[in-house]
Amino acid sequence: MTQRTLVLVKPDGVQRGLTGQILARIEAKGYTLAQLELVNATREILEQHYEEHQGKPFFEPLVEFMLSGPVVAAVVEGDRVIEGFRSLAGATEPTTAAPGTIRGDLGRDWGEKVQKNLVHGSDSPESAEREIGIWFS
Ligand code: D4T
Repeated sequence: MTQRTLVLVKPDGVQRGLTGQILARIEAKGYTLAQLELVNATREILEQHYEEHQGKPFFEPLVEFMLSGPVVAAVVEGDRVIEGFRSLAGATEPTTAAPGTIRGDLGRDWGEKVQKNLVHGSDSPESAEREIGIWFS
């Protein structure tokens, strides 16, 4: 069954003018953009989206970072797209993310309390449906 996932181009990606490159990689891989929107996130959206990270030391810097500029939210479709997009995105830390991945090729550490790692992708079908409901309600 065709899957869908929530992809976010985070504020660092939008501010650095990398949205086009990131979306192009998703399309070049063969996935479909089903919904696409430039969004100014609110604290309420982010507290829901990152609820599993509440209380962690990077939570507040993460929320502040995600509020620092617009985000591109996309629903992306394709067979095994959840796994496929996470593979395309690379590891959480851009410093060690493999070359060839979005984070590995386009990201780096900026010495801040939060990893600015360009993109988000849902990590399971349940997370995808929950997150799509938050960003596209
Ligand atoms: P997202 O959720 O943004 O796709 O990223 P990951 O799945 O790769 O990472 P995550 O949910 O564990 O973390 C969410 C978000 O928090 C930042 N972060 C994470 C951070 O700044 N420091 C940390 O130690 C961790 C674990 C980066 C991504």
